[in-house]
Amino acid sequence: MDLSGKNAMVIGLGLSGLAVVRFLVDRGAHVRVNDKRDAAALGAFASDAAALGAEMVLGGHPDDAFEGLDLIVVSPGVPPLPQLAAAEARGVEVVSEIELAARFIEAPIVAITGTNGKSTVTTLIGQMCRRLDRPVFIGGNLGQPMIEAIGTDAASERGIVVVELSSFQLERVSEMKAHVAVLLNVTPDHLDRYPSFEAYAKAKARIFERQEADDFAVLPADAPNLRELAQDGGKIVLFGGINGEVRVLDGALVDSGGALRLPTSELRLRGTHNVSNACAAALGARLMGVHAEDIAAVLREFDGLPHRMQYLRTVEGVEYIDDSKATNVGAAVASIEGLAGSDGKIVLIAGGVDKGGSYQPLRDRMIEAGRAVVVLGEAAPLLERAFAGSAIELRRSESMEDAVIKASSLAQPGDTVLLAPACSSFDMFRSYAERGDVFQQAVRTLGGKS
Ligand code: UMA
Ligand code: ADP
Repeated sequence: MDLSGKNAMVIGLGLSGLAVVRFLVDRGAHVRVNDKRDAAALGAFASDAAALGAEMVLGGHPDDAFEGLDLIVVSPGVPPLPQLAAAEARGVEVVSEIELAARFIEAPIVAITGTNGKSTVTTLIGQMCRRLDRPVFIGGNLGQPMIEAIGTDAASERGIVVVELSSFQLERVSEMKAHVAVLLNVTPDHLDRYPSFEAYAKAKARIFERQEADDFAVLPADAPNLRELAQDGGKIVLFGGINGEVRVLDGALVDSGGALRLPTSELRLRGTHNVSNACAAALGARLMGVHAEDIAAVLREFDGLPHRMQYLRTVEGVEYIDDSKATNVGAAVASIEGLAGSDGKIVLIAGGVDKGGSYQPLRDRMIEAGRAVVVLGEAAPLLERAFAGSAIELRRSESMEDAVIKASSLAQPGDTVLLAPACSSFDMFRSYAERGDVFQQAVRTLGGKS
């Protein structure tokens, strides 16, 4: 794809957009940037893009910004604006950053999607692949934009590109081919963006679209309904369940070839959902040629990413756990289930921006395992309604600091205070990470004996 002299526009000037601007300028394209926010709100993103020589159209998406273009690159957080459909109808190519990046990457791509567990599995597979004598890029939705792999050794034929892909990023892929495509699970999420659960699942299924017979579609053995999403993909290989290629047998992670045998007690990750993630990662890495002993070594060492079931401290017999990344109901339910078996009860801190699904599964799990719920953010009234009539005690907070104080006063020795919001963070915080940081700071300043 020759970008030299092309008129290209990048919509959405965040992490992904700015990386695309750099790439396009580097390739000799004339670049326009369009963002709904103004220069003051965009801060360094705006000044960096301007310094690269991009033409700036900020503070909205006016129709004339979409004129005179050969290519539009859409950032993942930008919804399907009508101006994009109109430009496409005029013959302008509209792609995601992922699609653009894939066109310039020679290395095999290992792509991971699913509602929950993507970042964990992407990191695990990436670290396992690093044990091969090959350069490896680890990024995508996880943090570093995929387009930044280009120009590094990892993007050459010798390398491997391991990327987490969100449904947003997959919406506009057409030619990207994943040698190994992993779909971990699909439960309701982002129903504020998609018209239906089916539309959301269909976006995820695009990960398989360009696969050929010598590629692999990795799926959970215990969710046969997901297989139809991969029917046009590569060879289907299953993880977990009773017949997965990598699964749990007699308390150990084993693979069908008999090379891998790792007692689950040796995994440092907490929670049953992470055992499933470990199976998926081990299978993905095996398909890339990683040896069983290297897979086991990574699983023994890896103790999780920040803000995912992260144990913080114990104060007066109460454990504090930061699972700020539980941004949907399925993830919050998995957190609660992951703590099952401990003697005490759970005091849950939940709330944020509602994503349009049902909180019923959360209510059901909390009735089994919970003591109280402290709600905050825009979704607070919805959560209060969802828990109404149950024996679970409910409190509302206006800040995370207050939520931690309320939760600590409700918890009894042996209990766990769990931040698993079941919502996104953008009403009160910049990201799930900032929300988790504020929670951690509040937990640090709690009095009492640790
Ligand atoms: N914007 C518009 N018009 C709109 C909406 C947004 O102009 O209608 C602008 C905003 O004003 C902002 C810019 O778009 O300036 C932000 O772009 P973005 O939301 O695409 O965010 P980036 O900073 O580019 O980060 C994106 C991913 N964000 C989203 O998908 C929302 C990051 O995933 C990813 O790490 C990064 O690219 C690098 O690939 C974050 C995320 O929340 C972690 N992902 C969702 C999730 O995991 O659930 C999908
Ligand atoms: P993602 O990148 O898909 O958001 P993460 O690995 O960051 O996934 O995990 C986010 C949260 O999702 C975790 O904090 C945990 O609550 C939950 N989670 C992780 N793996 C799974 C899984 N396999 N099934 C259900 N929930 C999970």
